[in-house]
Amino acid sequence: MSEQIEQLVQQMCLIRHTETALLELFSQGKVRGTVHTCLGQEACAVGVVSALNKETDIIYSNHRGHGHYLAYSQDVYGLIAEILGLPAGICHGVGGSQHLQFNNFYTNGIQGAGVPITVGMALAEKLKGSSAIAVPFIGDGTFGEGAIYEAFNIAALWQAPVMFVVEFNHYAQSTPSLMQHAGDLRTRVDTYGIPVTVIDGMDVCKVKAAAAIVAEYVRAGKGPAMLFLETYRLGPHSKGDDDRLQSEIDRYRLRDPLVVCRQLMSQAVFERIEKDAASQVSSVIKELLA
Ligand SMILES: Cc1ncc(C[n+]2csc(CCOP(=O)(O)OP(=O)(O)O)c2C)c(N)n1
Ligand SMILES: [Mg+2]
Repeated sequence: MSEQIEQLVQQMCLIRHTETALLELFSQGKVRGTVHTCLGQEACAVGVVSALNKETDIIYSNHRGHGHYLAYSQDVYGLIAEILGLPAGICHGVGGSQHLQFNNFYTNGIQGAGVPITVGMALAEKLKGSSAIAVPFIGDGTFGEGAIYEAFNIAALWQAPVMFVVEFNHYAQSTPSLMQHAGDLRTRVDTYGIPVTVIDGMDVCKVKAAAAIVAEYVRAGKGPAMLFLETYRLGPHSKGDDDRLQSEIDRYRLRDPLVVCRQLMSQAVFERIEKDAASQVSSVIKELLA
């Protein structure tokens, strides 16, 4: 059990150090295009992906997909090379931060665009008689995109094996969710008969446990379901575009997923994991920039 927790923490630290390094590379002018980091949302990525079957399940991420990709592949080298626009990147440097593809993993930078595609992929798996499920990651701001409601409808009507994962980080860029959406996003899919599980997205163990239960429900052919993760972005939306109150960010720092999980192990073990992740990321960057 503790070995499993260490693995989850190791993956979260790898994501944290990669994202921090990418912001630094961006400020040095070395990044092609833009980056959206998932600082603060590492437990969502690691908790969900670790509960899936990576051989067969389909993961469809969005503009904020580095953490999802690293949780899937642990491929720091391929990701950073991709974002630097290098041929060694997972898409030979032509996809960049927002358009990653590797095995059953996809991302799409257009808000909401991946959700109907994922439903189609899930239906294809169902027709093939496979036991795979498809998992789109959706931001709260993306509930303003009409295409996702068509996807919810068809998924429910045709009982597609989809686990919709919502990362409710309270903002779309600089617009608070409360200023963008009427009503409660947690009950949006009630009308389609899609069951929703709401979980603290800052606690990797809780996310993994809930994702495993919801994935099992979907895999059993009971139709689509939604995992709704309450989280917070501790970094800027993209680079410097952050006008949130510092007091609000500081409040959520107490719930930083790395702060939450370090209570599960000794300080020495946590520090070793952190140090290893930092040195892995810095040696990848050194090699890529050499
Ligand atoms: C169709 C479309 N409109 C606008 C954008 C620009 N854009 C990128 S991310 C973003 C906000 C997304 O908010 P949310 O869905 O909550 O995801 P988060 O950034 O919080 O992870 C916007 C407006 C886009 N990528 N696609
Ligand atoms: Mg958001």
